[in-house]
Amino acid sequence: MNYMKKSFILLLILFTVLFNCKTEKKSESIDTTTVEIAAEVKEPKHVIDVVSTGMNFQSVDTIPSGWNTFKYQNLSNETHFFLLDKYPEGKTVENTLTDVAPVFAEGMDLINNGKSEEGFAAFNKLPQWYFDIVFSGGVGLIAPKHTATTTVKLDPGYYIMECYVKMPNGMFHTLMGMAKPIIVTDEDSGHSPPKATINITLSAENGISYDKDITKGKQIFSVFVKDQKPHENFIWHDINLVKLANYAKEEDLEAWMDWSDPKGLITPVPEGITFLGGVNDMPAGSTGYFYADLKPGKYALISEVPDTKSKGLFKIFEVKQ
Ligand SMILES: [Cu+2]
Repeated sequence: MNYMKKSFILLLILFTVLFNCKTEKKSESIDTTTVEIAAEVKEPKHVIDVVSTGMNFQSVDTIPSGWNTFKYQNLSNETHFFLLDKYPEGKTVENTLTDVAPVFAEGMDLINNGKSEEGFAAFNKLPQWYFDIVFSGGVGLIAPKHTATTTVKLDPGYYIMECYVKMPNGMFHTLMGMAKPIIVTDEDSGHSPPKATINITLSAENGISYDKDITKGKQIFSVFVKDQKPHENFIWHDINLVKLANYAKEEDLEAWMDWSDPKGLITPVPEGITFLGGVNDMPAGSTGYFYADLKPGKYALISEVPDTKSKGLFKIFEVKQ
């Protein structure tokens, strides 16, 4: 990837740094000869709680490596997500503040003032280590007053948990306090991934695909990242579950999923759109999981990249009664 692209990725990360067992339902037919019992979806037993009450992430500072399930309660009035950025050895948020933050401040300032070219050029001053950051999954976009549960596998290391959704004034949430260091220790959690009810494959070449009809009730989606690449806005593809009201406009959602659009990734979200979590950017070959309890209605699975429809990265589906 060329330097400019890298710089953009950095840009996003950077903002960062600154700172029931329940039987899902038995649909028993009246005809006694056929009784269909849906797969059992268990709630995760061990979760790492993450809470946002405003522009913040409240959680423990240290977690084990291996499989971890995050329960992210968004108690704030804004839509958020969190992406886990794995830092290169020896680098911390302090390095970002001294080596990187000033560069981003300069670049963003120029871009915000319409001087895109000069702004992008400013990112050439970024330190090399910045390009070694690995996006390592996290929770997809989640609406205010909603909770998202996502399972990912993490290698030991130093991470920054970040949200780069933009405030109505265009300021990235990362600059407002949504960037929190998390240490992932060598000790393995010992947990196993959950058993999925629906398997999604995410690919730049083939878009979003899944192996069966998506039905109402509790579901656990597995998300396999078949391939990965930076898109036009330098972001990797991820997956987000969205509830669409009848009056929601699909084109508004598609446009909103591009941070590089002045109206993209900025709150409030378009009318009639409720984000319900998902799995954030992960390297090719990774698998993550997310939980959902689906009521009948219209939904979408969409990536936070530009031009999702033409790429097959925006799939609409109906959950039937
Ligand atoms: Cu946010």
